[in-house]
Amino acid sequence: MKLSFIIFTLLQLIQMNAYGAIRYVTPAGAGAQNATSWANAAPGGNLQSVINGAIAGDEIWVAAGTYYTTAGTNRNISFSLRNNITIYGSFAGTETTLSQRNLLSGLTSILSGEIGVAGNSDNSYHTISNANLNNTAIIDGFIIRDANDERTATITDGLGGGIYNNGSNPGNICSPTIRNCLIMNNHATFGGGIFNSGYNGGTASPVILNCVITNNTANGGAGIDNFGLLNGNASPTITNCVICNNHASGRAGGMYCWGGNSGNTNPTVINTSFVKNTAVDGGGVVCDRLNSGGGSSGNSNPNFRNCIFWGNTASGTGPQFFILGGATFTATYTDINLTGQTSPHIISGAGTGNINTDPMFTDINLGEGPDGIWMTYDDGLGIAINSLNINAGDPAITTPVSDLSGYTRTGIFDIGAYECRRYVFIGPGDQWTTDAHWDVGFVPPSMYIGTIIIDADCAKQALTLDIQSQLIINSGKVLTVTE
Ligand SMILES: [Ca+2]
Ligand SMILES: [Ca+2]
Ligand SMILES: [Ca+2]
Repeated sequence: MKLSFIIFTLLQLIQMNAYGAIRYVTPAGAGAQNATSWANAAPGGNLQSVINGAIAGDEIWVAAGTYYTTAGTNRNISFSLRNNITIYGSFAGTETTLSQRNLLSGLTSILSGEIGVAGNSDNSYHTISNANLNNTAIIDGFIIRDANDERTATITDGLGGGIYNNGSNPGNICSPTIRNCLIMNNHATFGGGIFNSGYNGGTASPVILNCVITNNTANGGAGIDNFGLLNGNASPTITNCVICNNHASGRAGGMYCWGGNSGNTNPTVINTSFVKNTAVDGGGVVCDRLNSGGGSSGNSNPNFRNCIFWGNTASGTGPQFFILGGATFTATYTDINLTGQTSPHIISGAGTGNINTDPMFTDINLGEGPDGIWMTYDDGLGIAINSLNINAGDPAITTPVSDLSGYTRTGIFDIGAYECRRYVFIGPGDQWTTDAHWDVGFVPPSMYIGTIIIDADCAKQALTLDIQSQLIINSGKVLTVTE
């Protein structure tokens, strides 16, 4: 009995080890700097070595602050993920459980390629460079920015500023999970934000969930470039994302999908908003199955459900999307502006549930919202209470239950990355009788019944009034909030 008990205990210990340890990193490090606790956190300069030293099942917890690819000037140095390791960012540095991490106030951990002299001319080619990964390699809770791979494009160079997922060549796979990340201010010749290379028989089909991809630039595929050319596969799954204000000097401001030479790029895209991306052709998306040597083959058939295409522009052809070589663009339950979309740049299939009407963003020109922080309650690409996107999504889509800003979706999902917030937000100086203060930016109805949230700057700080049927303010009455 005793021996079996010991064996059982040993098995338990082995099993506990299999569940993994947590390794802690802060910008300056602390104590013994051995990553065993916040009090003994490893310094930021050791972040990649902590990742490299982790064993399967480990988690890396990273506190708020900026982490650079290198303290030197070698542009080839990048961060990289590993299978069975989850790297969590945006901790305050005191948490003892993952659930204590607060993402509702925005992301606070930055992975930056800003090295050398100020400005991007000498920055890291990639902030993150990945190879040989499956979706157990997870990054969650980071701002990923400032890379610049301006080199002339080859099959290895000039690809992927923020994140380069290199799954090229036969048998290779690079399909990590990228979750709760803001990928911004990156540049590459192709794929400024993210480049997924399944070139030549490889696979690069990452899971991209709850991410904002914005202000990236490239010649082609400024936000995301999916490269399945030559028998490869580059078909990411993209859910609850915003892809906005990315700018291509050639084609595809938002996302390029190239599946020629018998390659495949068939992304599945759900509840994602493509807004104000620009290009010569295909402001939002390009679907391309042209071979590199002439003719066409393979598949480029992205599928969009519960998505928004609004405010994307092309100086040439196809403001929302552009089709080459017999590729297809399939969209259902999607709000898409079809003005200027001429054959062959048209939606394939029945287009069930599609609408073509202003989404009523709270502020299309300020995606991050008045607080200047992405993925929070006031984001400008949230939708107003009079938007026709409300409850207009595909009834078959019921997960994930939270939207991009962590707000719980209700009923049938709303179209786009954000569920309409059914409450009124009041800041200093706001009055009930003016329209502008309504967080949803609409003309108040004659009577409002619902939740009122008062801004923390107001005298009654952070007071939340849940007034369901308890307080009714009739039109014409004035409630003034003063600092
Ligand atoms: Ca620099
Ligand atoms: Ca915000
Ligand atoms: Ca809904």
